[in-house]
Amino acid sequence: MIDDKKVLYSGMQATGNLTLGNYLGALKNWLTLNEEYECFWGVMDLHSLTVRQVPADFRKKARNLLTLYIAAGLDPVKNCIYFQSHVPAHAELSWLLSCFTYVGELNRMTQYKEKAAKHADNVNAGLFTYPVLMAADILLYQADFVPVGKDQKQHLEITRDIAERFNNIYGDVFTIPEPYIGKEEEGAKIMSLQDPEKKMSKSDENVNGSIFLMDDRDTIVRKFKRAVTDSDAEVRYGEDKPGVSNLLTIYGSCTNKSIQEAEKEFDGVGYGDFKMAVAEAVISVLGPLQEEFARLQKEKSFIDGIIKENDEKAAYFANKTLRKVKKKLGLTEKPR
Ligand code: ATP
Ligand code: LTN
Repeated sequence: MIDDKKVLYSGMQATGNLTLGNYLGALKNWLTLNEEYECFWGVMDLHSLTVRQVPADFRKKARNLLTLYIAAGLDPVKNCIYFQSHVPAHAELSWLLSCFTYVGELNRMTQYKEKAAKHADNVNAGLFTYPVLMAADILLYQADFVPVGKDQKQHLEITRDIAERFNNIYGDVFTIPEPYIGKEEEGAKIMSLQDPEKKMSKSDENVNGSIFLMDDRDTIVRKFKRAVTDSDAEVRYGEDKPGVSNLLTIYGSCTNKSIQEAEKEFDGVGYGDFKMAVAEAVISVLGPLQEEFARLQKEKSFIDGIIKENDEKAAYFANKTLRKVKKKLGLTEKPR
């Protein structure tokens, strides 16, 4: 608890360009959470290093992600938006927790298995201990809730196991975090435009499957025109129509309409016009976001100020937990 509010923690890796899936499925739903919770949103740049980065690009991408959080509407005064690498306590607690994590547990992580197969030439120890760093992120802030997608549930489970194991030995040091489940209409899962059985993902090799937040108008229209649908011509939501259903989900999410309302609106409309309407709905959401992003990018000292302030705020809470952990473990305190 911070000032009578429960704590909520999440973040995204600073790799790749964010997609419409990241926005509609995560970022957009984060915007109002600070009303009820004390929120921390990290730019997870240490996690990004498990994959080789080009330094100059990486630096830009990480700062762009922070800027994008703000451009999307996360209030940087009411939310703590910060860089993971600016708070050394993350790396420190990660080491300490790794001594309470079993190799057998890490071996069972599906993301590790998938990523190790994908980057067979660089199966580094960081990729293996990724979940321990994630546990440190969450536990440092004594988070009660963590909004994460399905793919991250296993990492949250291991975080809880590590925290419980530690608490069983040393007393109540860590809050045990729970997944945050938003309202049903939130967190829509957005599928690839080219293969609607597959999640839209920033690392998809087929760029036509994903709408990136920085795509321009023409690119968005082109990608929707090419979107895979089906051979009958009915705009209806259903398991037998994954492509059309995905487009309806995107439309509903961008216009804040229900699927039923959207279905009614396109009753009798052909796929061509339907696709154009979805593209326009997406443009009307991404256009203002892109403008705000471009404006903020130029406000260097404003962004720098936010980084400084929020780094400090995050470090204050993180260090409080870290000091407690070190003391419990019996590490010698520095003489004052
Ligand atoms: P990668 O392709 O690098 O694995 P990703 O695009 O799948 O990345 P993550 O960085 O794993 O995205 O996820 C960031 C956040 O966005 C998570 O909360 C995740 O649940 C959400 N998210 C990602 N893709 C989608 C999607 N297609 N639909 C809804 N939510 C999504
Ligand atoms: N692994 C997450 C990103 C992430 C995270 C976290 C999410 C790193 N640390 C702590 C929530 C809480 C991902 O890839 N989406």
